[in-house]
Amino acid sequence: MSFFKKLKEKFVKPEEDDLDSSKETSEESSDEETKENESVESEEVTETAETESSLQGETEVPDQETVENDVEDTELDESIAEGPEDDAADTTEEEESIAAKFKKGLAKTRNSFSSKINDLVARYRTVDEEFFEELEEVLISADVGVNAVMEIIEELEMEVKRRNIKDTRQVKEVISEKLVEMYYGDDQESELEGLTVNEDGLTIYLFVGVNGVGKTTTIGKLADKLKKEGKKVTLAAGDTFRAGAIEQLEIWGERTGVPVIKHSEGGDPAAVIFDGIKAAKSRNADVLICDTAGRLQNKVNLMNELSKVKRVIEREVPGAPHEVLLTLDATTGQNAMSQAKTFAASTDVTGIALTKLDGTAKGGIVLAIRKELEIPVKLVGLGEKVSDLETFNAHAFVYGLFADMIEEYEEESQD
Ligand SMILES: Nc1nc2c(ncn2[C@@H]2O[C@H](COP(=O)(O)OP(=O)(O)OP(=O)(O)O)[C@@H](O)[C@H]2O)c(=O)[nH]1
Ligand SMILES: [Mg+2]
Repeated sequence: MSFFKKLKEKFVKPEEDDLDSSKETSEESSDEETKENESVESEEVTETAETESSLQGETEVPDQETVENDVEDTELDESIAEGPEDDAADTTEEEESIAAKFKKGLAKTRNSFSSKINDLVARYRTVDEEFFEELEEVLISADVGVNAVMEIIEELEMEVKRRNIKDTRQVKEVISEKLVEMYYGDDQESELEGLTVNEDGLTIYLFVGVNGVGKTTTIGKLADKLKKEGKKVTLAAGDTFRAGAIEQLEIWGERTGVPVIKHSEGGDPAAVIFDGIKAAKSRNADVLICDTAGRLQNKVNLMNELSKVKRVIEREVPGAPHEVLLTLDATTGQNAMSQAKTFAASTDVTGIALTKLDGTAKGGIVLAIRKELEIPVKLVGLGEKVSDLETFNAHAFVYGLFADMIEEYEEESQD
């Protein structure tokens, strides 16, 4: 079966030929989500467990507050469980809305990328060496990364020969297929996708990354997502360095109805995380998400601090942290790549949270990250709304890049 057709079957309802109508549906539903959030927000009061303690063991989580939190959460969870959506939502609908989000979030990249590819295909009737040279430039201009581009071009050349493709129009589809294949490489799709979950207790996610990349925002979005999945979430305000950082996380806590464990500004981040773990355990939380600072006096300090935080987590919960998510801003291109190298050298990064894909025409960076750093992209930020965070999936990503062409392909094949 044609690859475009496969993607269409996977992400678009068969009766819906017009992709724009699916976009409208998704926008309507996200408006509804926003309204829902607002109403939840006004009903909830988030308790913030504020403790001033150290790592020496005298730390006490205020039991009373924790109990109060539990009561509120139970009520809240029940109200969510009674909500109109049943958990076993229709997979097609779910995937369709994910596809719509990827389509919307990747609009800038797609517009630039597909117009260049269409232009190329229009100028070259036959697939020759010059065609590949220009294609190479198009891919590099989308930040795919030199090594990844070389590999794709080589694969494409072989595939074109193997299938005896002469017409440049057919190459579009082969490109999309190769991008997905290249992303997964020898790994299984299921191995790379989604966040690791601790089945035997508290799951801990640690967010790291330089300042301004979107750590706190992504934590807020993730807390909301996990909560909607029925998980009990706690946040730990590990950025004690930047003025206003704790308050920013607290706002997310209030917005999503999730408790935030904090100390005061200038405190020891490892102590905050320690308290966060204690509080999360005592309220029987499923997930603890830890925020950290993006900047300190210098890089060495920051890395030492992160190592200390990680050691505390490892000591308190065996097997944790279950993900160390390096947050990267997609709009910073090669800068993001060098940040990744720095962090990967001192922390065991398990995945990338790639933010602001909606703000760049260079979304090809996903492939550069995967190819050059060999770290999977686990989460993608596709916009500023709380619902604009998705688990990364290479098929949905490629669908987002080629959505217009997939539409066109159907029209051509119907002729
Ligand atoms: N358009 C868009 N903006 C985003 C996305 N993710 C984060 N942002 C914006 O990026 C800005 C910085 O986000 P923060 O979450 O404060 O970044 P941070 O990494 O916590 O920064 P520090 O706390 O200074 O280390 C905010 O204005 C966010 O709204 C995204 O996916 N798309
Ligand atoms: Mg922050």
